[in-house]
Amino acid sequence: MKDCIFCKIINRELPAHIIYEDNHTLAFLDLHPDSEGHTLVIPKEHSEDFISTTLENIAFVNATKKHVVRLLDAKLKPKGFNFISNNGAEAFQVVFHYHEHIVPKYVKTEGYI
Ligand code: DGP
Repeated sequence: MKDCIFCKIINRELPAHIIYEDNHTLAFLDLHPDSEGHTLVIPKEHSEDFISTTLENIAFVNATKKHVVRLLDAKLKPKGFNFISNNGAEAFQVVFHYHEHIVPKYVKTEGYI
């Protein structure tokens, strides 16, 4: 979609630190990370959020999450991970291209992130 930041990252119109890509998904580091290795996983097909995306895209994103977690685990050795998906402005979604956050955890903190 023309004005979507994440579509621009997919199309290489905006820079990003990409850590994994396949035909259906892209994974790249979050610009404002909550921890080292904080990664966003997106489907290449644009949809606003989890609710409006297809089951197929959710399956593609989940497969990529699994792969990315293996990469992050091997490289950064976190103690755990949070998987987060904000849906809707009220739920703090800021970028309206469906995405999942993978947030590596190194020390126990209050709350989720
Ligand atoms: P949210 O919509 O609240 O689930 O979070 C969107 C995330 O996207 C936020 O953590 C920051 C990140 N972000 C926003 N713009 C960019 C960008 O241009 N590049 C990258 N790598 N991340 C971005």
